[in-house]
Amino acid sequence: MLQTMSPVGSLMSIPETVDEDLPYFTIDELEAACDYYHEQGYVVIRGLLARDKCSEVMEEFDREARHSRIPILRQKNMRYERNSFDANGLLENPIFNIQDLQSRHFGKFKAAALNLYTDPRVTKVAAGVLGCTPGGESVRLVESMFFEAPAGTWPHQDSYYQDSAANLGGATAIWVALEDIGSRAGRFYVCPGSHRKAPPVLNEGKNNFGTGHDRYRDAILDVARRHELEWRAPFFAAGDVLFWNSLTIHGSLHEPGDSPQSRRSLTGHYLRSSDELLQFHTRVRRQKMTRYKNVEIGMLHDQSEFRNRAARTIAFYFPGLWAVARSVAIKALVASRERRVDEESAAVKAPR
Ligand SMILES: O=C(O)CCC(=O)C(=O)O
Ligand SMILES: [Fe+2]
Repeated sequence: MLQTMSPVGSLMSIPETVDEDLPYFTIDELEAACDYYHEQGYVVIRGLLARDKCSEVMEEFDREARHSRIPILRQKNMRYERNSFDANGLLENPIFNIQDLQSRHFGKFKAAALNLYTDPRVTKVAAGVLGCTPGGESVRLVESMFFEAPAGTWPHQDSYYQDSAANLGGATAIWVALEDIGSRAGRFYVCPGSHRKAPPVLNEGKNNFGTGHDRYRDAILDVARRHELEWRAPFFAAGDVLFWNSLTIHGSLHEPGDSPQSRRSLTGHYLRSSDELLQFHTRVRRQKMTRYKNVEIGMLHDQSEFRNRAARTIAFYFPGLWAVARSVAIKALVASRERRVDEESAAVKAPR
């Protein structure tokens, strides 16, 4: 076990081998895995995906994307950027929404990733944890990411950014290890049970995304301290998949920057097919829909469309302007929601 510090400064043990970790589950134990997920807010399914299918994603990334100079939307800042690499040559600006990449340039990388996102074993577990009726309703991919270098993602609940409009905690996400993940590769972690123990930190008031994103980060740390949450960073071999609830606090460890270990991985976020996507606890966001191997895929900025590439060009060459426009739009969204809430509570309080 490697000993390290959690985001709140408590001691945390990182399993370095599968034997040092909890036993978790295989797909043959789906019912027990779903029970564990409901209790703990996450579950690991060992060997869910074939190693060679995971390797294909890495190989196609190397072939089509590593040396490309095409600007791509990034998870860290929602900006269009060219690839950037750290001192160890690892991609340090993770890709946001692989399904939006232009097929002409990134078709094979995209297909290799979508093969994993739509793998029947993945969608079966996703449907299981989301409570879809067996053989009935299915799931829809709404967001995806590709990581290579340690990311040091701050602890958060995905719900703050997106969730199911049907109920908070009604979305699930997957962390797919494309390779064996070392203990110093910026391990993904979760706070077990946080989806039940900790109240959702809402995207409103002083913590709203438009003006209070830093306060939101502090609020999550505060919740974790108050509820004395545990920080757990499971061991991952290639093909292992972790599922977590949209209210579960999670993130990834920050490495000092000299760690040569990569953490090549995918994340994907799913809803029940009939649910709508709730963004920023504020609005229902409609997505352009496509299907891949009969699984629904939601897109946001499909780069195969000319108008989205035109928007990308503006965003790339005028990043300041783009960031301001985005922040103004989000602030307006939050303000309109707060106005609506005020009006509704005034209507409730008004004498009849
Ligand atoms: O792996 C990471 O660093 C964070 C991923 C994450 O938070 C997500 O996909 O929601
Ligand atoms: Fe997340």
